[in-house]
Amino acid sequence: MTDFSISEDLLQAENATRKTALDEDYAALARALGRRGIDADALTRKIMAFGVAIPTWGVGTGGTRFARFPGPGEPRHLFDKLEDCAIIHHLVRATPTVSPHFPWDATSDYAALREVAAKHGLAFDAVNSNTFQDQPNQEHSYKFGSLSHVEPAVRAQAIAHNIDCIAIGRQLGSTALTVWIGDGSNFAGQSNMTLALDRYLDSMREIYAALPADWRVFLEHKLYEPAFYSSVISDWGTSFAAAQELGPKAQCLVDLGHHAPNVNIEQIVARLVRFGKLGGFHFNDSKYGDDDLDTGSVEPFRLFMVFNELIDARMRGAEGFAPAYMLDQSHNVTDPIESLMQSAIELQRAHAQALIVDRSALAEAQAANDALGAHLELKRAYTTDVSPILAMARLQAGGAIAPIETYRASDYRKHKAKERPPVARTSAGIV
Ligand code: AFD
Ligand code: MN
Ligand code: MN
Repeated sequence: MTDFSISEDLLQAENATRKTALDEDYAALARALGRRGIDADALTRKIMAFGVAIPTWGVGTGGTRFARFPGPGEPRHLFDKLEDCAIIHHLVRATPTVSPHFPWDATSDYAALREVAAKHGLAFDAVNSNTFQDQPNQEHSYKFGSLSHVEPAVRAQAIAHNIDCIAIGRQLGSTALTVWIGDGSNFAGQSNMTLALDRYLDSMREIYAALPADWRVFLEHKLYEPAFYSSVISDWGTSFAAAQELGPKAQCLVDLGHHAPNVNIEQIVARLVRFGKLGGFHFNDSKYGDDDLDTGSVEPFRLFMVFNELIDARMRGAEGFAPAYMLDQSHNVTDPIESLMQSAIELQRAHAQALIVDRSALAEAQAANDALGAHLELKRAYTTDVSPILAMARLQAGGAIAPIETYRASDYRKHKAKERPPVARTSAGIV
């Protein structure tokens, strides 16, 4: 059993070296915000209440379709993964939940797993099913699809797996299932696009019927990959129409990297909010496609604009608005713990910036057709450095003023490299 953890003493000592500077910066920012009618302490409390789920697959080193370069001290199994998730939450205090993926995270005793997670201060968020890969000893292959496969037996197997995931999720205390399929076609003419969607809907109806009363199912769309000519659930329009047909428990999940280039993602978010179908997010960032880069590392303004829509929806009291926030990233060249900590902070940053938009001034400018004035209201919020608010939120919640520096000072990874001898792995790429 592994045992090294970051001690309270180290955390306190690290925080002590930064506390005076933080107090000064926080006071200066609070004065500046005060002049704009914003209460810094109230903002800090709102940031403390924000949480995003860590994907279990995110704490291991990812890779591309060409290679994977594992780092030392990688988690070997789900319990190691939970340990890493706990460190992230301990330092950042913004990641209280974990989103598991099955069968990658399969184990024999889920009640015990839930207990271990709870001891780490963690709970489980949406469970993810996997019918985009074949597992050893699996009867039918998903090479030509799963929930939309032409063969009823393959569809039945994929449906049963999703229903199993719900059963596991119940034991873990989860209340949502995320379904992403790799189904689609690689050649024009390979698949009847109408019938493939019909088959998907029939399959999803069976999964939907197995949802407990307080559960939701999130439909995750993706334009391409592994199917490069057509995907069955290709875009938010298809996802929305499918969720609409399935019923109120079905909602759409927006993975930021799953759209055509230049698509206006914040507008998609606004549309889904409007129709009560925004289920949640897989946050990441991208330059080209489904790059799964760290959140906020490429287009932070776009992330801010997404949060601007979310805050607008919350302030309007939009009906059925309760999105689930999850990260979905592949950490190929960084320590995944550091990437996930920074990504959670970037989400808090976008959230805080969206919270300080002067919404009545924005509405006035919009009503007066003052295009630049409206834009400048957003820019004023976006260009405000809210870092002291984020650091104060972490400190007050018991976390680290400087999570990455504190993590590095702890030598956590070096300790884990000793405790977790490398295991042979064959899987390369994507995840
Ligand atoms: C896919 C999707 C989906 C899925 C994941 C697997 O983003 O969320 O679970 O990859 O790693 O591209
Ligand atoms: Mn995703
Ligand atoms: Mn993806």
